[in-house]
Amino acid sequence: MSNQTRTEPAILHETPVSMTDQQEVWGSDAMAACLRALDVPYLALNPGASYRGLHDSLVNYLGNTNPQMLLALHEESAVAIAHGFAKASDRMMGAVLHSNVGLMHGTMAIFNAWCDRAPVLLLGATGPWDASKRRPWIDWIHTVSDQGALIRDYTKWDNQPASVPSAYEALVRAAQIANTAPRGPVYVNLDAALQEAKIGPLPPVPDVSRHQAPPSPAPSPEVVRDAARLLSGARRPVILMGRGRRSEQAWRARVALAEKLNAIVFTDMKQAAVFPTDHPLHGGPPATFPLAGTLDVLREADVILSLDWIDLAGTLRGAFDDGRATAKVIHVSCDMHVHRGWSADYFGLPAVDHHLLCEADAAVPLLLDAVSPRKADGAPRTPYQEAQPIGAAGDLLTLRALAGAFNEVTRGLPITLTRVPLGWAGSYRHFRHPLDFLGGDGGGGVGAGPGIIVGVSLALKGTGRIPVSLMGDGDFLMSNTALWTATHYRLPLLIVVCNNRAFYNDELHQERVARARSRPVENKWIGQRMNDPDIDLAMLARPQGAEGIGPVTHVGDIGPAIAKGLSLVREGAVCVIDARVAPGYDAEMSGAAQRKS
Ligand SMILES: Cc1ncc(C[n+]2csc(CCOP(=O)(O)OP(=O)(O)O)c2C)c(N)n1
Ligand SMILES: [Mg+2]
Repeated sequence: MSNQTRTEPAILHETPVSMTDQQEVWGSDAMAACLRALDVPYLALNPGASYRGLHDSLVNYLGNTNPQMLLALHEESAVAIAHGFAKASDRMMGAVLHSNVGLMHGTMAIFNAWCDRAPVLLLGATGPWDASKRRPWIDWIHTVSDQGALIRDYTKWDNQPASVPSAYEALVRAAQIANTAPRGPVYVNLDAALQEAKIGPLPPVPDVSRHQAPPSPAPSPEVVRDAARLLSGARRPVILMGRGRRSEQAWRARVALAEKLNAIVFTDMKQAAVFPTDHPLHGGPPATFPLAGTLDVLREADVILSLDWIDLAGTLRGAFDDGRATAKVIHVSCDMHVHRGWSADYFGLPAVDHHLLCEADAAVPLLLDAVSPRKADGAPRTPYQEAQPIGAAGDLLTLRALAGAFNEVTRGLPITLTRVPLGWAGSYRHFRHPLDFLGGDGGGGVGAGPGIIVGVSLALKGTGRIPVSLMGDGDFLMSNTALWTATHYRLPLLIVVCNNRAFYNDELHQERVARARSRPVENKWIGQRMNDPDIDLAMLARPQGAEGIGPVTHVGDIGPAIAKGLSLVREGAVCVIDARVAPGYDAEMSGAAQRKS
């Protein structure tokens, strides 16, 4: 099997000895050939006998290229790697999960990708569905009826094909559905017996060019015209910029629309960067929960344009008692096409006046053409000031001091921030490029951070951008073995663990409950702190082949530590800095602690 598709950047390649000429073809050879035709670049996986047939085909039939395997130490990491790859590149790769148990391990990461609308091709397997072909014991415990049911509520489509032609069709359809807006994970469960069946000559692989995902649907001209008329005549238009793609072209179109309308723009820390935060039209720091200043501006607005803003109803409820904006509301989103009855990630029901049923980036150029320029009212806004270096060298480290040092050390460098910790205030840093920040995990599943940055590094390989994650210690500790995949495949990255030695977000919840019940707030730390012993996080990095720096406890040491980490990463290393920050969140912060209750 040859005919490689595009050339992916060089990562470590585990090259199999080449196969002697072999005439026999197996079911999984056909499946592998189809994955190549679909241009799936990588498959992150943890092995399992349920897909040993496919594993053999990937190695021996395809030579472990297009797709190339990436071994992960946990299925949750395998899926998070694919999720991170999609976040940084808007491209789909795959993850392979062993029958039932591997899939069970992968579930939280699948949920995160689902909520983040990230396309991921999940391949699974089942012990032979034909019971007479099952090996004793093991094939029975690794065979379940309707395996897809385990994840059906948070995947767009799943299938268990019963023949090679139907496996072709399932894989091609899965890729098409995953990449059709709103995008998301899909699952194809490959029967072990079908993988291991000898099938004679390879059936012709489908011509995937005839099964591409359709372009994002466009809104009707009438609704674009009505929305444009409203925006052009607005006195105080506001744009809430939510989900958007990574392309620079889409970024420029959003900026051009905001400038033509002279509209105030807000962005969201849950989402990747979509607009320059230091632009005079950016209305205030991005946040996870809208800040008071944002809600004030919304109350003053006469037209609100939501570009696939996450939980528009929740934001409007923050600004208006009954959740009904006094402004006219234009909502651009096709998210309602993936809403199901299981998880409530459809959020509240917003009251809107015009709904453009398409992806935000499909509507922006149409609106840009259709609106008339609007004069600026008032003086341009001064961008918020990002965190500056603070504190004396001997002071204990805080998150704000870390942010200040990070900004100083990274000035002018093409950093892609893949994650920030829960206590991060949106004002800590500016984002000026679509790859400056990649948003949250989607589903709020702690433990996503390490896998996501590995996938981001994979996507950014060869671009010159430096992937950096500032993550909580809880997040890091849950899945730090994702680091090994990075060191093994030569995927440079920097993780600065903002180590408050606690699941601190939940201390704040215990504090709130204690206050509401007049109980001792002093007890909030119990069942939350990860000290006694403190865990040496730099040490957890080293045995995995990564550089470990720290613990860093003082303000004066964090800048040099980050500078050293960055220079190691630029030489190709994976580096973890254990930054011991004091527990406590800033008043203006973007994390969960800002919830009203
Ligand atoms: C899988 C999972 N388990 C538990 C939680 C609940 N939870 C939300 S935030 C949080 C604390 C995370 O700790 P860390 O990453 O250290 O951040 P910190 O709160 O200390 O800033 C926890 C446990 C979750 N969201 N996901
Ligand atoms: Mg913590």
